[in-house]
Amino acid sequence: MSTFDLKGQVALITGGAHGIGFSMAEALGKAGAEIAFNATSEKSVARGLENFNKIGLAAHGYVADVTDEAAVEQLVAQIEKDLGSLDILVNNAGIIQRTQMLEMAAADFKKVVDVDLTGPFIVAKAVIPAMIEKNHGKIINICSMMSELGRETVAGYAAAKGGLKMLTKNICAEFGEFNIQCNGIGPGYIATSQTAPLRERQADGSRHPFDAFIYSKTPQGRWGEAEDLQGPAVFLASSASDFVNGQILYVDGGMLAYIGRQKNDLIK
Ligand code: NAP
Ligand code: GCO
Repeated sequence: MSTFDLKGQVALITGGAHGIGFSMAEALGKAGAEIAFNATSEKSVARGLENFNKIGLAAHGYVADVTDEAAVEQLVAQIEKDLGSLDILVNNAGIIQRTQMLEMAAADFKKVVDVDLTGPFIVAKAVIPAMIEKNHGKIINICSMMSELGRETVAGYAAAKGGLKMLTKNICAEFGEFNIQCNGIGPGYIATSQTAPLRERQADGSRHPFDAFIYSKTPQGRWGEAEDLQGPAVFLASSASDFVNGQILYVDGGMLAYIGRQKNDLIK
């Protein structure tokens, strides 16, 4: 089991103050890694530090916008000063905008692509040189069902997450020779603040129609929890995956393998 041990490793989880990022950071921390995370504001960093405090885990929080190259370079330099050079990067920070494509402004499309695709490029570019220096590194890009599938209203997000799948393969191709493994995790539909609008109870107290839809498309008949991503994150961050590279590990309750449940007797 020592192959899952992350003692002595330094990990950066972007957007790790809450949600999926926080859950993966918790798992990496409990496996022994020193945890650094960034968020978009002091307020969010403070929220993240409180969350880590609640579970008794030390973490270092920093304000840094992943789309701002100078801020990211400063972030990586500060982490190096505080904790040492990075061994593990989880490119988790991301946004979504749900708008019919014809009503979506190009600026909004660009904003989603900037955060969800250019951001991971910028952060990976900032951490790879030190990984090359030590001939060791783990990069985990948080992809999505939308790395494989489209749906109405998420054109920018699907384009970005599809691109992130290919960026993952490209980093594998370009840096594998330096013992850097770059893989993706593709969560299914996970109950976080990002998907809260899709799970809101209707005015009459009934479930959101999208809620029922997800039940019908998921063999395991439930939404995922952020905790479902903890094991996959530790696996891809540890030496247990030293010969796994350029892969996307889908953690989706079987959604991508399933045509959909004909009758929806699961949902009560
Ligand atoms: P979330 O609760 O909305 O958290 C997103 C995080 O990203 C927040 O911590 C946010 O920081 C951070 N962030 C956003 N823009 C940023 C920027 N420009 N610079 C730095 N940090 C930024 O979302 P989530 O559900 O945990 O999702 C996390 C990741 O998983 C995203 O990449 C998402 O696309 C992906 N994903 C989610 C699901 C799902 O069903 N929830 C499924 C598949 C993939 P603040 O705390 O400062 O706001
Ligand atoms: C949506 C959801 C999804 C999830 C996730 C699925 O509006 O369809 O937000 O995009 O966030 O990416 O894997």
